[in-house]
Amino acid sequence: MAARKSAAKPNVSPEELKQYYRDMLLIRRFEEKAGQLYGMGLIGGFCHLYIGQEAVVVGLEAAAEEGDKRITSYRDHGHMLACGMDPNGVMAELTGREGGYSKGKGGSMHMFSREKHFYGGHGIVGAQVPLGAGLAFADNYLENGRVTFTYFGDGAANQGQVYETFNMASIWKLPVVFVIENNQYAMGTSQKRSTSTEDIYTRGGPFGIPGELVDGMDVLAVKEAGEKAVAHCRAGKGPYILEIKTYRYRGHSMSDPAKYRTREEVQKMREERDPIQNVRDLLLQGGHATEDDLKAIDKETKDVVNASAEFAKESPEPALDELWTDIYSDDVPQGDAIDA
Ligand SMILES: Cc1ncc(C[n+]2csc(CCOP(=O)(O)OP(=O)(O)O)c2C)c(N)n1
Ligand SMILES: [Mg+2]
Repeated sequence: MAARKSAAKPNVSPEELKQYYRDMLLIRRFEEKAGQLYGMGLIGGFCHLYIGQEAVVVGLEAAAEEGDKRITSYRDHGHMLACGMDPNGVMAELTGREGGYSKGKGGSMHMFSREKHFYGGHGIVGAQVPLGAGLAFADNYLENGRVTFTYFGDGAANQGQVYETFNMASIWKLPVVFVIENNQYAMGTSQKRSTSTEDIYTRGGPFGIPGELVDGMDVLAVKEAGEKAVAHCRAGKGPYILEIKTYRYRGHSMSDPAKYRTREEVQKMREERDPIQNVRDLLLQGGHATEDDLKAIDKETKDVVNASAEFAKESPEPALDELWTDIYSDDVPQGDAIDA
């Protein structure tokens, strides 16, 4: 099955298209700033950037409704921004400051927002997959019509726990969209070297889970596929798999010299398939925005990102006695109070 082609005529309003442009640009500029702060020594530990993959989360968030949940791996900054988490809180967490989402104690890979239904940020490859099914199990039990987006990579798709989860999610008809973000590499290993079959979206077949291959460089194709998947889940038909073909422009993490692929490969993708440039072209060619409008959006976005870096730098490091907090939960929801 071939990847979807970009809709010749976007089936969204010019305002929506502009919003996707703004949301994708925010992620890109945020990640560029995070890369700079890392280089300056202001961010420590692991840091995995999402540059190149922006259309995946922005397209799927466009298909989500209030109350839907999301859970992902360590490459998580884009997911947080796309679901409406505050860039200040995310940047402050990256820099290990008190104003961060985990009070500076979690860092890049461990952030959560109950308000935005974002359940992390997980450093163990594939571990979020059963957790995502668990979130969907709760929603199924509560019959609240919510759907969980469970994101994982092409590398994670080779893990055993993914298939145990597929089995359970299918048998219980859980409302979960398994989103395989196929950026074509798992650390330094290409999909070709690690994965026995090319079409990962077919791997739900033995469990009775339908799957679809989606062009992840085209935000409109992602939104359309997301709507279809979500409708399937909300209709009580069980899980759905979206394999979203995308590409990461940067290394696996900040410490990756990226010797396993050529500069030309990355350059070609940037020049020919960039998801932000694609929407930029649609806006300009459709007469929905002028160069000046887009410049203004760019400036707004940079201002938000610069402000988040300032906020992070000004926020103090967590106090020493924070070492003893947030170890055991003292806020366990009970019965009706469960966050539905
Ligand atoms: C259980 C486990 N094994 C190995 C690792 C080391 N590791 C971190 S990321 C990664 C590659 C995952 O690739 P993929 O699932 O394609 O996600 P991507 O980084 O491309 O987003 C590996 C092997 C880990 N964190 N956890
Ligand atoms: Mg990958």
